[in-house]
Amino acid sequence: MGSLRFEVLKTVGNARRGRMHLPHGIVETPTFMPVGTNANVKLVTPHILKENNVQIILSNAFHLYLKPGLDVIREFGGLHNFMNWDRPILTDSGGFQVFSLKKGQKITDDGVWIMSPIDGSKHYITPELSMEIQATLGSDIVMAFDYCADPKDGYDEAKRSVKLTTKWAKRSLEHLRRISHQAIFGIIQGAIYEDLREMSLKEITEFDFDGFAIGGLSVGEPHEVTLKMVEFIGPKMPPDKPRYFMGGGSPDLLVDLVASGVDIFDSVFPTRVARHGLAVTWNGKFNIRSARYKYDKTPIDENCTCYTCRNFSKGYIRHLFDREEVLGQILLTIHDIHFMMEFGEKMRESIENGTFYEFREKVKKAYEKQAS
Ligand code: PRF
Ligand code: ZN
Repeated sequence: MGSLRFEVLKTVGNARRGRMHLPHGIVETPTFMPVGTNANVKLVTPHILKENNVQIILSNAFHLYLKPGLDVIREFGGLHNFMNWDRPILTDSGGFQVFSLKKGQKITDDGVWIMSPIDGSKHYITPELSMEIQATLGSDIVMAFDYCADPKDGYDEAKRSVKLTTKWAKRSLEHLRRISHQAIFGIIQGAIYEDLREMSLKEITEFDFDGFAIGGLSVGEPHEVTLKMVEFIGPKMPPDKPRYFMGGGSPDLLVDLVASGVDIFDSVFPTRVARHGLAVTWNGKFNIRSARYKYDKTPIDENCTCYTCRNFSKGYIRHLFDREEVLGQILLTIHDIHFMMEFGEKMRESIENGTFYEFREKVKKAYEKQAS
């Protein structure tokens, strides 16, 4: 058992309102984690993140191993000190980079050769090395090293990913326990096949992980298939441990994930779409660059209490995007992060007061009609 305590405070159907106690603080669930791959959440400071009630962020072992490198992280006494973020951090293991950086990779039973997206250099990553990296980073939650198959590669490759992921889960857990007390989550693979998902669930939950994640989804398969898999596997995951869906962020997906019993999610969604001019609101998303906002003196959302909406008009932010000024992207990132955090808060409230399913319908409707 690593340093994590989890309590379920209330349930409505399969939806859970919970609380995670971690070395750097408490995380109320369901919760959304913004992504900070290169030891920063793009365009915003830790101060801004805290002001908007961000409880926990995600970072990436493989990227930080490449740059700045473990010698630098060690010199600074870990990732928290290096980036000046004192709330919880979850680090991904590098397993997903095997999927996303396909070029020049080679997968064996022992480990993986991955090519650096920075300079093309080759790196050999094993479960043990991933644990060494994440121990040096000092994250509150470590992810086991896994292999995420491409759903396009078919059943046999998906089965191979389940088998490799189980072997690597065991090696990850055993190695981390030798070097650190950090909490560690196991990852369930199995692509889009129910029998493989079930096999992976059984094999991974036999180990004493502190939480469990659903990997290998939202990687190009149709939306209905993602939901079907989560509905199938979510409610079967150990009820006393946190459940994490890796790489899901749009509000209409989040309400479905929570309805299937998921507690934690992460995505580049709010920060990435903000840099492209997309504002996320309770009435759906819209693009601030549209000419219709040229003379618009109102904020992105009249009811939003974020720094951007309290101080700036759509017309001004549109102008900044038009002139390709970075401030436009910064202001929209602040609003979109604020919205996601408020969204998490409203989900938690609705589970507490038993109105989650009404809340879910409301969100579905808003994102169906896609306000513009
Ligand atoms: N494995 C890991 N990280 C991930 C994924 C996975 O399958 C996904 C899939 N959506 C996102 N991030 N280790
Ligand atoms: Zn706002």
